[in-house]
Order: sequence, then C-alpha cells, then structure tokens
Amino acid sequence: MGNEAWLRYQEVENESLRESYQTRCSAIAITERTNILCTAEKELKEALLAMTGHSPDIVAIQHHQVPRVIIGVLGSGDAEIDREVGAEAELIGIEGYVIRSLNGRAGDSDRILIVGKSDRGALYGTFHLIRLIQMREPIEELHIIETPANGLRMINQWDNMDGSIERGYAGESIFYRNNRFVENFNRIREYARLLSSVGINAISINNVNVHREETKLITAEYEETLKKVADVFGAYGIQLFLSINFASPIVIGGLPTADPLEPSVREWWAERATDLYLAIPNFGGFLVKADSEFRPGPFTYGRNHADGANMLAEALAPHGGLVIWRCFVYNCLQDWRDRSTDRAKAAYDHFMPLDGRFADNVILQIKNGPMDFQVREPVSPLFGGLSRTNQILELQITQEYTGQQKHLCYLVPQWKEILDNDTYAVGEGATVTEIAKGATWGRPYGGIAAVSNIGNDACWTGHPLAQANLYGYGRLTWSTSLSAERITSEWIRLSLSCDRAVEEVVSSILMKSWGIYESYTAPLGVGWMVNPNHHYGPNVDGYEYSKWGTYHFADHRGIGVDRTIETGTGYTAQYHSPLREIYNSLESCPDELLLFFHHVPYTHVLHSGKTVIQHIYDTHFEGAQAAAALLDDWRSVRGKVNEEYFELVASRLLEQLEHAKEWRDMINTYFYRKSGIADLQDRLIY
Ligand code: GCV
Repeated sequence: MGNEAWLRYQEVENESLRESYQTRCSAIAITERTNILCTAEKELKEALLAMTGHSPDIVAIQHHQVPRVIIGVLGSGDAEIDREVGAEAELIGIEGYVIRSLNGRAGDSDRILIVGKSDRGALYGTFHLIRLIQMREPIEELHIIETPANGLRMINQWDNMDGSIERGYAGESIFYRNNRFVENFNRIREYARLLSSVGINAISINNVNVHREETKLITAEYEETLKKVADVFGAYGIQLFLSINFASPIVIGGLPTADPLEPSVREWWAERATDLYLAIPNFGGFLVKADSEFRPGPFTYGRNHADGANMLAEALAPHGGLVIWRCFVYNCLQDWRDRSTDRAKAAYDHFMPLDGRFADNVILQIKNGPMDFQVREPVSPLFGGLSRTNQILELQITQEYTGQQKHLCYLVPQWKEILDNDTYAVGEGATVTEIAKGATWGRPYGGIAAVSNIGNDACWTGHPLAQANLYGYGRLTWSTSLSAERITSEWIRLSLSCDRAVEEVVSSILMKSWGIYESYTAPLGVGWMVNPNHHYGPNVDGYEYSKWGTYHFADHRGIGVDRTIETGTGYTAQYHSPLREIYNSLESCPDELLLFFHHVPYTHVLHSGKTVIQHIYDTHFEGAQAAAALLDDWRSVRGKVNEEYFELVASRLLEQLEHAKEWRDMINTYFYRKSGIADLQDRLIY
C-alpha cells in the first residue's frame, strides 16, 4: 500500500484502450545493450505486462514484422532512427529525448521511437511513455520533445550509518543499519527507479554532517560496497556522490593537519580521489558542509572557502569529479542581545567576496532562503549576487519545519514561487530558475539539489501524501515551467486514481496545504516559533534567546526583525534594486514577509487592511479550521482509493487538525498576553 508510489501499474480497465496499448507495444527493441537501455527495456516490459496483461516480445532492432517500441540512442548505427528524429536532435540536450509514433510507414508496422542523445535520455523517455499509459493517455500520435531544464538534478540523503536519518520522518535509512550498509539492496533499487522515473541524475548517500564511521566511506574498506551501490544507481542513470568530512586527513589519514594549502593534505585527497575513481569510474564527487554548525573546515587554518573547495576540486578534476560546497555558513554561537549580527546576512557575507575564485568544477549549493527552510522566507540574495561561480539551489523535501510529514504541507507551490522569483540581477528576468540552471551567467554547471524525505517506511514518506513532494521535486527540477497544478494532477493520477472526482478533491487538498500550514504557524515570515532541536510543534520563544541567531524580538509593543538599511541590520542591501527598496520600505514590503524585514507595533496596519495582531488571530483561527476541513474533504474519497491508504491519510489529517489547534492556541495566547489587545471577534483566547 503506497509502496509503489507513482510507479503504480494498475491493469487498464477499458478493453479497447488496453488492446490498443498492447498492440502498439507488442514488442520492444533497444539499439544497444547498455546497462541503462537494458533498464529501460526491463521497466517498459514490466509496466506493460502489469497494465495490459501481456508481456511484450523483446526483438532485434532489425525486426520489422511487429508493432514495437524502439528505445535507443541517436547515432548508434540505426539510420532510420537518425533520419526520423532529424533536426529535432538539435532541440534536445544530452539527457533529453524525442518520442515519435510512426504509423505503418514505409511498409513497416507501427512503431514508437524513444530516442535520446544518450541512453539516459532514452530511459527518461521510456518512463515518459510509461507515465502516459498509467494516465490512460492516447499513444497513437505521439510527438514529444523533452530536455531537462537543469543539468544537475540531485537528491541529498541525510542518512547516518547507524541507520538514523537527520531530519527524517519516515522511518530508518534504507541504506544503512548498525554502522554498515544493508545487505539487501532491493529497497535501494526501488528508490533508484522512483528517482530516475522523474529525472533525478545524482544522489549523495550520506548526511552532510559526516560522523566518524561515515568519514571512512572514502577509504578502501567501503570501496567494494560503494561500487555495488553505484552500480544500482548507475543502471538508472544516477551518479553517486559522497558527503565528506573536511578533517578526514586527520581523522583517517594520520596527518597532523587538514590545511587545504598544505601539500601533504592535497596529496592525500588526490590519492583518495584516484582510488575512488578506480573502483567507481562514474563516481560524481563530494558534497561538503564545512565551517558550518561545528563541522570542520578551512577557517581552522586561516583559509577561506575557496581554498578549501579548490583543494578538493584539484583532487577530483583529473577524474571529471565535482565539488558541491554548501553555503549554509553562519555564526551559530550568537548572543541574542547583539542586534548587529544577522544570520540572514551570513552566507552572502562569506561567499560574495569569493565570487570568481572557485575552480571550474566547484559548485556552490545555496539554500533557497537566507535562514533555514522556514515555511516562508525571502530568496537568498546570493542568487543574483554571485555571477562568476557555479551555483545550484538547495531545497528541503523533508518537512523539518513544515510539519514533519505528520502535517500535510505540499511544497511544490512554495518551490514554484522560489523559482519564479526575479532577482533583478540583470534587469528583469534573472529569476532563480534561470540563475540556478546556469543560464543567466552562462555557467557550465547548474541545477537543483534537495534533501530527501524518504525512509524505510512502507509508503516511503510516513505521510502517504508527502510522496507528492518527492515526485513534484523531480518533475519540477526536470521542467521548471510545469505548473504546480499539472504536477499535482499527474501525481494523483499515477499514484492514487485516474477518477476525476478523486483528482479534484486531492488536488485541492494538496494545493491549499502550504497556505494552511503557514496560517496556523509563525506569522508574516518571522519563522522559528518551534520547539528547539527537534523543531516540531509550537514554542514562540523556543529559539528566542538561543545561540542560533533565530529571533522574532516580540515584546509588549511589537514584533519582527529590523533588517532595513537605515535602522536595522542592513540585510536588505544585499538585494538588487528594486527588491532592495521593496523589502526595505515598510510601505512596499509584502505582508507575508513583513516581520522578516521589519519590527512593527502590533497595531501596524497591513496591506490587507488588518492590524498585525488581528492578522495573527484571524489566520490562526482560520488556519486551524481549514486544517479540520482537510479531513472532511479527504473523507469524500473514501471507497474510491485503497482503504488502508485512506485510513493512513485520515489518521495523519486527524493528528494535524488536533495539532493545528495547539498551534492556534499557543500563538494566539502568547500574543494576546504580550500585547494586551483583544480579538475583534471576541473568540476564545486563553
Ligand atoms: C544536516 C539545519 C538542520 C540540521 C542540518 C542543517 C544543514 O540546521 O536543523 O539538521 O544538518 O540545517 O542544512 O546542514
């Protein structure tokens, strides 16, 4: 139940449709027997068997008698394929594909061509055809040209080798248990299928916080197993990356230092890289969290992030490897009384001076917002700031601050907003989408990475509807122009049902869930009103006097962080005009980010016409009510979806609605007591 996720192959109910799929796909031919094309052949064969009840024949490419699906790579020797795809080959990148129906042409039987410039492209095209059949779409007149928007489409696992997952809400790791790799790779293979089917092409398989055992992943001890894991992902076109410990030369190398400018340290990394690539020729490279939240890094040696990243880049470059260096760097030993230090400013302050000083195979990975995956943040000003450095966007699929997969919070609408954000770096049009993919500055590398939300839970994600976030991430990363509605509709039809009524209800539930979650949690972009450490549940002052730089500064007069140029931390100056002025001015700052940028009295009137305090009361009462309505809506699909699945979702929605009430009451009570201002509607506030 839910374990197949969106690769759920139900038999086609409509007989004539089933027959038409079966006839048109009665055989499969691949142009070469590469691992990836064999995967495509196997995937399509299994999907067709399950959905049509008929197993297609596997035939040679020259076989002309039967209608067939031909999966292949351009230029692999089949003149017909090259001719048919013709000029369209120009329209696809190395991972794109063309799908064409050729109906009884040139005396041959009907064919569906799925052609890429690489076998990966052909595999993605095969999953596209499977999706069409799952959604009961016609396949007679196919003419599809697809190419991914982003070069790097990555998943970051925050899995630890003891089996736990940092910020994981769906069980234990599918990779590790008791400080070893699991023995049975079936679940890993199933995961690779899911990821590949939505176009993911890279994965880092261990937490960016690299502990003692994980530090050893780059040593000979793990080579053999890593190779097996790399092969599982490789068959699905996914490259393997490892998170590394910057202090490895000391921890496992026996060196007295990890100074990136020290020749013996550079040699040590070069040797590690050479060995790794000998074992795993298609290894992707390293993901690095350095000088961040107590992780070691180049600062210890008086060096900067470019020194650190470039040292690793030098080691990986001869093998074509990449260094993905995270920009989540800030002072996590702050004093709340110090109003001049602003965590939001930190990443920009650290990395902007280094723009242009990173090696060609270094990519900076930047979290979407300047703080940390809150339900609402402005976009990081590093997007639009950096212009001479490869950069990718980091999103969080796992719902650390957005309800931990107990609450429903569908994040695709949030990600759309982030991607559509114009940074005004080159006048209009330098959106986060364009910058992240590398287009604005003509960078060789670009893309998106995101922290996964899966574990060994039977339905992968704890909350079954949270699967939509993983699916949506992949689809959006492949095609940033897809609408949230379209992605949602696809996910529902693939994973739940093609029934129109189910689609309508579930789509509306998903599409409003982010707004609902936002409305009953921290107001107006201020963030952080969660319990410390585990980050679940309301605690208005939980992070207020802590060392982490996460404050709302609420007192009896007002609330919010003054980040203006004139009287605040000056953070708004990190944006280009007109964003800088828009955020800096109380008049033009959008309501939803008001408290992120300004400290205002509770009586301040928003653009909506409400005071801040009344907005807090209203959104919290309405939000809790809307959370309750989600369950009512869901109940209307009972009998139309799998009963066990129905019950599991219902139980999560029930938990959410109870917890939303707690949020409502904690927040409203806090602000009523602080401000002494009554609710205009005189509702119950404790
Ligand atoms: C992996 C936040 C999370 C940490 C996470 C960190 C990061 O601080 O709470 O669990 O560590 O971000 O992104 O490195």
